[in-house]
Amino acid sequence: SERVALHIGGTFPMESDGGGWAGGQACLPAVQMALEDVNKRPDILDGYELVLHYYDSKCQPGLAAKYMYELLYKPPVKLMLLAGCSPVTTTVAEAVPVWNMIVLSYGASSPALSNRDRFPTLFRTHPSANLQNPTRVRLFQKFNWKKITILQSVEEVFTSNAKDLEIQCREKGIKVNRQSFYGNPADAVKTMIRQDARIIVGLYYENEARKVLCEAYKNKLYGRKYVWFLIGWFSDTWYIPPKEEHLNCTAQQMAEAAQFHFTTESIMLSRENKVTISGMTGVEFRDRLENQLNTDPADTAGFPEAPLAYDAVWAMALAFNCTMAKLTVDRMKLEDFDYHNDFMYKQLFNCMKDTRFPGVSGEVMFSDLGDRIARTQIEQMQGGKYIMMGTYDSGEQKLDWRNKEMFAGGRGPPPDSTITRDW
Ligand code: ABU
Repeated sequence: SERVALHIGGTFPMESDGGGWAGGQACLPAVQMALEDVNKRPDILDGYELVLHYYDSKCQPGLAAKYMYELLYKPPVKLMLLAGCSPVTTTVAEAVPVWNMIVLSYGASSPALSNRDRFPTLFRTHPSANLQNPTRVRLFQKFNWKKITILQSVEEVFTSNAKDLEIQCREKGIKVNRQSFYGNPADAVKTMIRQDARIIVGLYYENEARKVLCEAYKNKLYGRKYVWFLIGWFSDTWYIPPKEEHLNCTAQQMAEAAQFHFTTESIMLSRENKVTISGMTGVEFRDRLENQLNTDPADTAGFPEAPLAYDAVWAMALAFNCTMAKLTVDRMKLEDFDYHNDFMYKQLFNCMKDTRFPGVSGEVMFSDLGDRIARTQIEQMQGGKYIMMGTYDSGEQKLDWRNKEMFAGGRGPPPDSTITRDW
């Protein structure tokens, strides 16, 4: 017999001309793959079919707000929303509790989102960027650096991450200087030179990262005396300047300045040889997605986060399944949901809160703040390729290090300053 449609809404950033993250390029195909897989399963949501309605938010919160209203007010009623990119997730998740709507984010790292007062109905399969901070601090200690500089763009996602890093560094006696920029990093880079910054943590989106790298090249803020720590979810070839950005640096100059920078990022793909809820291992999922994309994964935004997007659909489906079972007692059905249905919203919320399953991104479960728990991996760019350095488990405070790091000039790590430690 005909299956009943359960409608879900989504925003996917497919391009990022104004900056931001275009992770929909790989996350949308991953979501579509998950919908196909869930809809084939006779043991999940029997008699129902999940149907996605989505828009390209371009990672712009204003545009996303417009689409959010379309998703809410254009029939059919949606049961839940998927969102990606921090500024968009922030806008959507702050607004939709009014409609008893749960938001599940597959691609938002902003630490500011870990706030149940401000975002009462948000869950995310994407870990908070703050999970990187204990790892960064551990590495500063490992290399005996007691003075660092944070360079950030002025988005809430980076400001909140920088604030937490500063607190964690100070607790360990590491001094922190902070520089921020909006759009053009040239002045901030010059100030860092005046302040003798040596160990630099960069917090900004990929297009801004290219601008910073080009300024670093022009001002010789790279090489023997400097070590950069960047965000690890950029695409592998992020430092190669696209023509349309009109950067004043060649690909070769950018590669030279990018040599030996470190990245830290949450582990987003399960490498265990364990079959997950979908029947695939993490690596099998990645290979299947790779075959479906018609772009090179190294140049496809959102490829590292695609397992989180795939698992987000499973989390959603399992929450619907759990709610369906609870509703039979009250003779309600999932398709009866409307934006005034407080009772059904609460059942959905509780089911989502208790979700736990083995996903292609690892074990999927949420903290009380709706956050994902994950380990961190550290990589370093060596000769244009990212090489795995090790992993850090902040819960157990355990660093597994492979001793493969390299520093410009072939000697050990550079000192954190020349003259004095007191600034
Ligand atoms: N890993 C992608 C995160 C994007 C964002 O927080 O906006």
